[in-house]
Amino acid sequence: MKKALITGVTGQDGAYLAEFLLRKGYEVHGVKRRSSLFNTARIDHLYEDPHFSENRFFLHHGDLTDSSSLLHIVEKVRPDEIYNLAAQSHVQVSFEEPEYTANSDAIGVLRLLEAIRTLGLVEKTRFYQASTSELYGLVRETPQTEKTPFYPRSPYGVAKMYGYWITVNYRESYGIHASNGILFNHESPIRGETFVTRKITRALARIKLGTEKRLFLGNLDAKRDWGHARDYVEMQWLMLQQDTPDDYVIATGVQYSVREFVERSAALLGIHLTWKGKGVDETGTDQNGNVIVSVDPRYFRPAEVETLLGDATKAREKLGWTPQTSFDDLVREMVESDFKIAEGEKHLRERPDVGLGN
Ligand code: NDP
Ligand code: GDR
Repeated sequence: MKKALITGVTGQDGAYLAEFLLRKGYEVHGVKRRSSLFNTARIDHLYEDPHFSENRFFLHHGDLTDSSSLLHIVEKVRPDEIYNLAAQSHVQVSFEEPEYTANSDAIGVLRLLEAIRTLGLVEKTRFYQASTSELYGLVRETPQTEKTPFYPRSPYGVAKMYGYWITVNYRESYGIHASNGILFNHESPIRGETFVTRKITRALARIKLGTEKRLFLGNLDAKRDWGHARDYVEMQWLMLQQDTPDDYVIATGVQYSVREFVERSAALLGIHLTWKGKGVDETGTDQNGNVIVSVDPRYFRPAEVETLLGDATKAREKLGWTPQTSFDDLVREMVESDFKIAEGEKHLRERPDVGLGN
C-alpha cells in the first residue's frame, strides 16, 4: 500500500486530496497544526476510530516553521509521496505577516526537501509543491504558461517564488522527484471564508434569507481564472505518477471578474443588485429594494494582481488532464451549499430553546 504525507491536510485542497488518495487505496498521513479550537472540520468525515485496524488515515502534529516536527514525521512515516499544501495562503494577510509568510511558505518548503535529503529518502519519496499563479503577479504575457516570466506582487507571491525555485533546485541538484503545480485559483464549497468567492456566496446566501444586510468588497475589476478544487487535486496526484518530475500550469483557460462572480451568484439566488462606490447604508437596499454591494478600500491590496489567465496545454497533453467543472457549475455548487448552511444558521437563531437567538 502506498503511503502519502499531506501537509495542510486541514485546508481546502488537503481535504479533497486526502479523500481522493484514500479512494485510490493509499495510507494517508496528514500534518495538522495545534490550535486552541478544533481545525479538522473539513476532514472529520475521513477520520476513523484509530482502534480499528483498517484505519488508513492518520494525523500528526507539526508545523512548516518547525524543522524538528517535520523531520520526525517524515522519518516515522517514510512516505512514497509528499504533497506540500501547507501555507499561509491569504495574499492580503501576507502584507500584514510578511515574515511569518516567508518562514512557512518559503523556508517551510526547504525544510521538507531537506528532510527527504538528509533522511536518505531521495530515491523513495516523491515531492509535490503547491505553487501558484500569484508568481505571475504583474503579468508579462497572456495567457500564462510554464514559460511566462514571474513578477510576484505580494510577500506571499515572493515566498512562493522561493518555494518554486528550491523545488526545481533540489530536483536538479539531488535528483529528487520534485514537481511544481502552478495552480490558478480554485474554489469549492469548503473554500476558506475570507477568499473572495466564498465571501460572496456566503454573504449573498445570508442576505437572501435576511440574516445579513450588506456585502463589502475590494477590487471588483480583478480578473481570475477560477476552477474547482476537486478537479485540481487529481492533477497533483497525476504529476507524481509520471516517470519524470516537471512543472505544470493548471487552469481552466477562462477568466471572469469579481463583479461577474457576484452577479452570477446573485442571479442564482434571485437577488437584484445595485453597486455603490463608498458609504454605508443602514437598510442594505436602495429605494427599489435592490441589495447594495459596496466597495470598501480596506480590502484593497498595497499591490494588486489585476488579471490572471492560465494556459494548461502542457498538463492536458502530458498528463491527460482537463478540468471537469465549468464556472457556472462551480458558482452554483457554492451558492447552493452556502444557502443550505445559511438556512441552518437561521433555523438555529430562530429557536430560543437552543439559546442562540440573543
Ligand atoms: P488553505 O488556506 O485552505 O489551507 C492551508 C493549509 O495549510 C491549512 O491546513 C493550514 O492549517 C495549513 N498551514 C498554514 N500554515 C501552516 C504552517 N505554518 N504549518 C503547517 N500547516 C500550515 O489553502 P488551500 O487548500 O486553498 O491551498 C493549498 C495550497 O495551495 C497552499 O499552499 C496555497 O498557497 C496553494 N495554492 C492555492 C490555490 C487556491 O486557489 N486555493 C491556488 C494556488 C496555490 P490550518 O487549517 O490550521 O489553518
Ligand atoms: P487571491 O484570492 O488573492 O487570488 O489568492 P482572493 O480570493 O483572496 O482574491 C481574488 C481577487 O479578488 C479581489 N477582491 C477580494 N479578495 C478578498 N479576499 N476579499 C475581498 O473582499 C475582495 N474584494 C475583491 C482581490 O483583490 C483579488 O484580486 C488565492 C489564494 O488561494 C492563494 O493562496 C493562491 O495562490 C491564489 O489564489 C492563486
